[in-house]
Amino acid sequence: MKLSVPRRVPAVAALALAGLLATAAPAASADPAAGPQAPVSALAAPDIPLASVKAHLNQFQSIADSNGGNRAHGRPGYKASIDYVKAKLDAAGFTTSVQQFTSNGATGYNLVADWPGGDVNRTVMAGAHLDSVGSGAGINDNGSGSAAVLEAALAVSRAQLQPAKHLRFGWWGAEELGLVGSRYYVNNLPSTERSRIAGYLNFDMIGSPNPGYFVYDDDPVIEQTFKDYFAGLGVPTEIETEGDGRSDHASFKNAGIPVGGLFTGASRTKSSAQAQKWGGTAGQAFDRCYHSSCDTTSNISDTALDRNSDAIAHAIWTLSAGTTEPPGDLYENTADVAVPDAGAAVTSTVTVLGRSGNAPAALKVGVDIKHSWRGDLVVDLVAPDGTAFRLKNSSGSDSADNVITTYTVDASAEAANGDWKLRVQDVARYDTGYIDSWKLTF
Ligand code: DTR
Ligand code: CA
Ligand code: ZN
Ligand code: ZN
Repeated sequence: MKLSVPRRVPAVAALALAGLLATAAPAASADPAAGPQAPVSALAAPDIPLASVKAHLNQFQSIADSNGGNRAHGRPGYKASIDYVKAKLDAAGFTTSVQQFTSNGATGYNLVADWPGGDVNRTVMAGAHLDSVGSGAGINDNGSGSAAVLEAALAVSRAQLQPAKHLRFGWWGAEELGLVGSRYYVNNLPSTERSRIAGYLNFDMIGSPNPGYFVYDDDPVIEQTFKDYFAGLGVPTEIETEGDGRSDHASFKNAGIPVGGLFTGASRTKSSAQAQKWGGTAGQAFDRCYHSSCDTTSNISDTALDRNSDAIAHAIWTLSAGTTEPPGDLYENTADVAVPDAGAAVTSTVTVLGRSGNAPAALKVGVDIKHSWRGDLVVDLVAPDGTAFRLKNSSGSDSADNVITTYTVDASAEAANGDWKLRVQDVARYDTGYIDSWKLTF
């Protein structure tokens, strides 16, 4: 049973779309065992060496130790952290810029680093807040995210990666004061620049000593990219439920930019069920040193930090890959689905992901149904929200064979992304057949 992957018109195996990636889901009633196709255009990301990430954490710890015990907004330890990260990126060939802002009467700094090349109209960003609270060095919160994003960026440089999409990295100031730095960055981007950001990946606390593995449930393509990675490790994930508004992704989400990210937990307590699947200690906080002076280099789970660092690299490589051509338009499923004689309706699914906005007013629905006496058949297109569009009614007198045609549907009220289904029912006895293939062209 052959499952197709979305193909561009002309049929090029391209998986990059306006925002991110698309994959065809197997037809639900065709071959449940067949899993989704891997994006053929994504290169494999390198392993991110845990030792390199921890070396950055050691630097952040030293900086705090030498600057009053913290790396907080407005304090010398924060600017020293910015200078450390910037120097690494400048040496690695990034185009860096430091953006100043004022908060609580003190100067704050954002660091933004662009990797030259790629389509700037489809910019993929990854970021982390670099500031700590005043009470400590902030190694998990958020040296962990800052160090992992830094090392992923350095891996891009080591690989001399040339992705289709442009890569940009950000380290934000004054997150602990209320997402001040990231909001300042987003709000001061011209709207044309904001619309060029295809997605923002946020990493805030990704090395908690009693870790959970949480994935933000925001943009479906970004979420699926992380879930696929952890599934490959055999590590179960949960949806991050306390994240909305709790970190810098909110600044981007509020501007309409697709977001996602990873989180290993803060002061909430790990449940028994979570300890069963992840290990660690039930009844104990994911990070007992959250916002405390004990958030030092000893407050890190190496396993969690390593897994999340590698997941970040996987997401950066995957989401920035793709063709250098404009988005793909055609989604097809060629799995055969038998239509039971005078029986229940069956469906075949294509999954559309990473497009923006609604489907077109002239959505093309190409069907190829092999069936004698086609008058038996009722055919519908079902949108992701369940709205059904009648494509063909039954008609006892139509004794011709097969339904091979293209319908045009006004789907402009329907969101483009999601599972679209072709639904076919044989409502009269004696003739049978099957869905051979069908496709949507946007
Ligand atoms: N606000 C973050 C920590 C935090 C708490 N809940 C979440 C959820 C998702 C990301 C981060 C967080 C901080 O203290 O920096
Ligand atoms: Ca690794
Ligand atoms: Zn914090
Ligand atoms: Zn944080």
